Formats: sequence, C-alpha cells, structure tokens
Amino acid sequence: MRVMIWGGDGYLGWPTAMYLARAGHEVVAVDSYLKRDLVCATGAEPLVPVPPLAERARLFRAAGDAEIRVEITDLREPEAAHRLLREYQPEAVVHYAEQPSAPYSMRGEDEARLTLLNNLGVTFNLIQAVLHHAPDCAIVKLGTMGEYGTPNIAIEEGWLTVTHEGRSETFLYPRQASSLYHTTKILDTDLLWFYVRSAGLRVTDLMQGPVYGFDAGVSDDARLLTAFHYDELFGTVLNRFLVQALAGHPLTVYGRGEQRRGYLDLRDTLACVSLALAHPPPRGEMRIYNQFTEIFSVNELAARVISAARTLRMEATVAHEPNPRFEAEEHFYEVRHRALLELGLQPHLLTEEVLVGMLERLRPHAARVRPELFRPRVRWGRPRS
Ligand code: USQ
Repeated sequence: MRVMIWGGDGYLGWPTAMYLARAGHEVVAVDSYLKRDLVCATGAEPLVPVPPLAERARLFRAAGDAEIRVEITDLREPEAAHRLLREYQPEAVVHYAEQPSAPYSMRGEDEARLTLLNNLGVTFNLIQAVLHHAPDCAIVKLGTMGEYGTPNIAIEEGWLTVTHEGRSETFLYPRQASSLYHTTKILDTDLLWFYVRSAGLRVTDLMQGPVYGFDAGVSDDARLLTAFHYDELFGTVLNRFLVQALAGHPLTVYGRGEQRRGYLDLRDTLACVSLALAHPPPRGEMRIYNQFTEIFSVNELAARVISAARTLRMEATVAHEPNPRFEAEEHFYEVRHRALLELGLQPHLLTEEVLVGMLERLRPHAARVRPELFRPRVRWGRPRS
C-alpha cells in the first residue's frame, strides 16, 4: 500500500514508518516538527539524541532497508495538506500528528490553545485534503482510551446502544476526559464521525492506552531508536518508572496509585496499526478499536518495575507524589477490547523478562538521565478532601 504517516517523527510515528516500510509498503513520513520544537522549548530532551527525520530515513535505507520518503511541512497549513494528498495519492494515512501530552496541554492558556488548534486543525486539514484528492483513502487515526474517562459502567468498543422510552439508538460511547489534550481527541473523533456520515470517509479510530517500550524491535542501529522521553510532559508512566529505577530515583506514583489504565507494548502499537490498515472499513463507515493489551494500576506497574530492578541488583523504591492531575484515583474500570485480538493481534505481555530486557537496553544510557526531569510541575488537579 501507499501509506502516508502524519506525525512520522514521533515516538510512535518513526517506528511505524520503519515497520511498514520493512513490510513492503510504500511509506511517506510527514512531520511538522511540532513536538521537537516543544521538547526544545521545555528542555525535555529524550534519553538518546534523535537525528533529523531525513537522516534517520537515510540510515535506514543505507542499512539495506526500503526507502522512506520524508516531508517536513506545517500540517496546520491547509495548502500543505492539499499538496500532500494531491501529490502522493495515498491509499491510507496514519494520523499521529497531534500534540500528544496531557500535562503539556494543562500548563497554561497558551499551551492549551496550541493543543486545541493544532490537533483539531490538522485533523480538519487531513479530512478536507482526503475528500478533495483521495476520497477512497482510509484514515487510521490515533485516538486514546482517555476519551472515555473512567465511567462507572463497562466501557464498550466505541459505541453504546441506548434504549430510551422503548426506542433504541447506537451512539458514540459517552466521553468525558480529564485533560484538554484528551478532550481534543474527543473532538477529533466527533469531527471524523461527522465526515464519515456526511461525506463517506473511511476511518478507523484507535483508542489507545499509554504505550511503553524503548526498542520497537525493527532495527539494531542505536541511531534509529525512537525518541524516548521520561520527563513529566512527554514520558508515559512505565517508561518514566524504568528510567527512575535506573537512576536510583524513587518511582513517582501520583496520589494513591489506584488509577487503572489499559497499557500496551510499543511493538503491539505497530501490529495494531498494521492490522487496522489491512482491514479498512468501506466508505461511510467508522470503526473504533480499543487498543491496549493489559490493565494495571499505577501501584501494580511500580511493583513490577521494583521486582525487575531487583533481579538486576538495583534498589528501586516508591514515593507517592501529591497527584498533580484531575483524575479519579480509585474507580471502576472494565473495558472491552476484543476487536484487535479477533483481527489477529498477538500481544507482548508485560512479563518480568520484558521489564528486565527494557532495563538492560536502557542501562547503557544511564549517564544521560537528568533526574530534575522526574518531578511533576504542571498541576491541574482540583484539591481533594
Ligand atoms: N502517572 C503516575 N506517575 C507518573 C506519571 C503518570 O502515577 O510519573 C499516572 C497518571 O496519573 C495516570 C497514569 O499514570 O493515571 C498514566 O499516565 P501517563 O502519563 O502514562 O499517560 P497519559 O497522560 O494518560 O497519556 C499517555 C500519552 C497520550 C495517550 C494516553 C493514553 O501521553 O498521548 O493518549 O497515554 S490514555 O491514558 O489511555 O488516554
């Protein structure tokens, strides 16, 4: 397939580009470098320096792999989006091109505005460009499990049938997020769903949980590793805990630590996106898959990291931080996630062996860790009684 990846420079975008190119797809990786700019502006550099996207594509090719074409262009500009779709006529676009950090979106009004305008603007530009130039192109959009929040009923896979006064209708499952970032993803879903209904777009919306992993397993070249963040803005919780254990810093469990989420291995993200590409919906249909493999509380993650660290004779401990976020710390959490398994996903589970393997892969970079990036500074939680 001719696949375009919007957000091809990011934590997920770059490994996806390599994975799809290796699988024989024709890949164009597009990026605005928005995240690089934000990382630079906030001083939250990744654990291992990441060469520019074109250089990574060159290294990948030089090692005997397929060509990945690169376009650095501002996807917030409608003309950029139109040109890309007109020129490349992709059969599918994987859309990761969003400001991905919940804490960043809650830092202040400017950061919230940037998140809202970028995420909605880029999604809107993609929709318009697809409708004008490649209406059969399938869109695979990265949504997030955080759209659903933590309701007191089971979370279905995208949709809920409601019976009211003897009549029934199926709606998008109710959504109530706990950050502005997650709220932009809700708005994205609504926008896409409108254009699926009204203009016949073909969309798969992947409701993904927090991802962990350093090595996507596609290349052995350290220069082709993904951008691995462990700071409070761009690092996801398990990646942060692993680096904290490595640095001998207490694991920063927020609040009581009973917050439950569905997690997945970076390698499974690649498999899920690939499955979504292989099974596109017909025109005028939107598919929603809940994309995670296992549910853990933050306390459970911390306990697993401590145990894996012990195997490597590292002493890891926990320090409960006052929760900087607006989120329930103890809640009901039952989530359906059958669709991707039915399509053939074979999950990599979070075993002790996997955790030890990640610590070992991270260890050579331990000297680069900056412990000052661990402490959460963005606070958006309502005071708790
Ligand atoms: N947490 C801690 N300690 C930390 C960092 C996080 O206890 O040092 C807790 C948070 O309070 C939260 C949970 O761990 O309850 C997950 O936090 P996270 O930072 O790993 O994930 P989140 O902010 O929700 O966002 C991440 C990605 C985002 C994606 C989302 C999927 O950054 O792009 O959409 O995971 S989900 O959470 O399912 O919405």
